[in-house]
Amino acid sequence: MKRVVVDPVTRIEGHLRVEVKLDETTGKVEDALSSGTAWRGLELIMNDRDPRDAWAFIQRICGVCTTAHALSSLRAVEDALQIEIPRNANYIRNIMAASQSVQDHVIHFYHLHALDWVSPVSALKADPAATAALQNTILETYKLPFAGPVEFDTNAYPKEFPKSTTVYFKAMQDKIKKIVESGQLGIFAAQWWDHPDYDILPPEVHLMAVAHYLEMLDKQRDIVTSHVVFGGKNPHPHYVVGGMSCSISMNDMNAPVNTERLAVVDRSINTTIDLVNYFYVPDILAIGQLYVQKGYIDGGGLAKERVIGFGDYPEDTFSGTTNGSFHKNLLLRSNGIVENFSKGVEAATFYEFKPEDLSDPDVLNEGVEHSWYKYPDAEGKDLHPWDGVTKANYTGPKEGTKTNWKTLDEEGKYSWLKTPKWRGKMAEVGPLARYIIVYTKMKKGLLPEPTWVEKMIVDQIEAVSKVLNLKPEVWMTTMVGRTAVRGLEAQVHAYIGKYFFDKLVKNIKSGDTAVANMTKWDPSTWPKECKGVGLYEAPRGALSHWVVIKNGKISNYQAVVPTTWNACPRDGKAGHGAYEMAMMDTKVKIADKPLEILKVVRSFDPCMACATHLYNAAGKKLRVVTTD
Ligand code: NFE
Ligand code: MG
Repeated sequence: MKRVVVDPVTRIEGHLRVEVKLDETTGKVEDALSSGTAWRGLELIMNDRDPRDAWAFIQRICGVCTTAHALSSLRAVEDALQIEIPRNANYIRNIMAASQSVQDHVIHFYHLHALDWVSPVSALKADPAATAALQNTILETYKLPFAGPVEFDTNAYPKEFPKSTTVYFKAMQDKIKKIVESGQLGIFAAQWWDHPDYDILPPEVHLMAVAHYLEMLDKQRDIVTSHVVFGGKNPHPHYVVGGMSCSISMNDMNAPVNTERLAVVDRSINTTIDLVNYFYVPDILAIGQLYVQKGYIDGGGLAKERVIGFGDYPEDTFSGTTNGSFHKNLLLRSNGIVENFSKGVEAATFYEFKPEDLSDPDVLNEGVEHSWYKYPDAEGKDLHPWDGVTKANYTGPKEGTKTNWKTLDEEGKYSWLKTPKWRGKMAEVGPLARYIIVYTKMKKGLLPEPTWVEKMIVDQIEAVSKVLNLKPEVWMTTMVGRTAVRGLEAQVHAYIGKYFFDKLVKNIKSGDTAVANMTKWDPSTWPKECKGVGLYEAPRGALSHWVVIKNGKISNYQAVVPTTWNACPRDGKAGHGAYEMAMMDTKVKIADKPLEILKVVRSFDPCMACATHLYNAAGKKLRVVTTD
């Protein structure tokens, strides 16, 4: 048995260490540990602040899923103070959320995860003419496999198509060659380019994908234009409790939102739809299909057993969570829990997530059994987020020094992440969870009047099942499935942006220009004590912010974050979290080049900044792989 350590895991956000115990003869991972290695304590800096400022501070948890924390925080405070936001504000927030989700997924696939599957070194062996031909075939085969629900004028803007000329691919290959020959791989550094799995793809696929990596470095900026127009900037755009801070005046040249600026957003949304339809979806299906054909169908882990989602995209307004209104008007009803999806949709069990569950201390809570925290007044207990405590208790590693670890202490504490639970159980969150939930609800007849988003999701799943020639319960419970679904979801989000943009324009044309409800702005109108929760489907999964307000100030603030759900440490009763389970469901071919471990962990798009809201001195080297 070998213990293999990767620290830090690179091409993710933040500081993550993983350790696996590997049976070298079988390649089986017998045990796996996931450890968040840095602490920031952002929940604590919220105490005693004005709740109207909460979104601005807490949004700084993360600049990758920027806006996710602001939106969740706004909802938490608006839930506590019982504020209903105007339609325009709801449409604008949804457009911004949709753009952010696409941009985040594009960055994940091309810039953080793609090099686990494709190699710049292999790209050098490609024939540029054959690559151009392949690009055309891929566009033909996977072109717009799923039409969006909204019409848009394809001639209105210059279209974004992948280039399919020999000259283009030759120029890209020369660019890549210069980087590789310099011996300083820079953006392409720190990978095992000689790993045999890279031979699964022909050199031309490598060249096409690496060319698109470089293309998307430039293009991803265009996706979040809506943040700049409506929120002043990206990352961390501006909001206001009660709605948006951008006034609307269609014919005023200087208004934050006018005809001209709306046209800029429209252009950005159309570009986004093109980037997803012509680059992201075809690339991901072509690459995924080749890997699946070579038997890449492991890495499912907890997705096979239990997933959870909260649902998102209120159709016309947001007017509270705990009062039940949030879950009454959602475009994406991915709320609920599905168990045993890997046994097929009929055998799978669905549990509803009810508004009253939010205040039940036994439904959603967090434990710290293996986390570097303590609950001084509730030792050994799991705490509901409204009663949550963030008190650091760093105990160091099992072997090594506090700042130079040899091995984590799996019997004791070993991570800066808490362990979130649903009814005392672990659950995976994320795009894959959302897709499993919507698909299961649709097939079980639990969504009698499905929205276009829900129908589109089922159509996508069925189309991909045909491409891969595998049942949904098979491919959707693998690491390839986790990565593929993120691309499908980017397509849905691209159209969601368009959908809410059209609703916004229509509403403004009807004469409604309200963007904020300021009736509860004055703290003297607030109750002495109140609590709220904001739910949000962030790119990496179900996010919740929990606020307690006393005498006009925040008295407790807790964020239960997607990466915390997935990367959390184990629990004596509940078992392993999603990262650990997925690693244990993945075979490793070469112990000192554990590419499969990086792949499966990165298939979750880790964001440790979000998960730990947290900093320590470990992991000074760029990447350490040790085996003993
Ligand atoms: Ni920093 Fe985040 C997302 C949130 S983390 S990326 O998506 O919330 O899991
Ligand atoms: Mg937290």
